Amino acid sequence: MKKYLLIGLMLVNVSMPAKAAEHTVNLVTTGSDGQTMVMEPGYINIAVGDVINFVPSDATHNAESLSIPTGAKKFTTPYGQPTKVTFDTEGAYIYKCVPHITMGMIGVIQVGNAVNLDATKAAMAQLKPMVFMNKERLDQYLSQIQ
Ligand SMILES: [Cu+2]
Repeated sequence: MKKYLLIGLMLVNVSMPAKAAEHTVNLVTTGSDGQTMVMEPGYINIAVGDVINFVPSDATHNAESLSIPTGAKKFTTPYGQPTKVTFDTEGAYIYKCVPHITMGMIGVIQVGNAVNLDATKAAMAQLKPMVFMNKERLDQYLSQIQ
């Protein structure tokens, strides 16, 4: 009898979802490798349900969604305040720092599978003419999507 109970408990345990992880993305004026106006990391791959803590280096930076998967929630974090956002919808997200988008201050978040890869590529292509500095980041981050 005890044996069956134990097996039952083990099955329940296996079917439980893994605990959501928390990641940090720093929104910084000067990056660790000397880059300016940069998200660190610029590309991040997380699991569905994970949390990202966006941490601005000062009051001039924030994070605002720009291209998101269908059904996902838009987000805008306040300037200068570390803010946690939960990503419950699978797909690729592009986000920007509102004042520094022309300086290439954008980032890509991959949540689970990049089910909206084509739409993400199209959104990035539309973004290109608006960016005057650090333009190479756009393709760099896109190419990291798996
Ligand atoms: Cu910024």
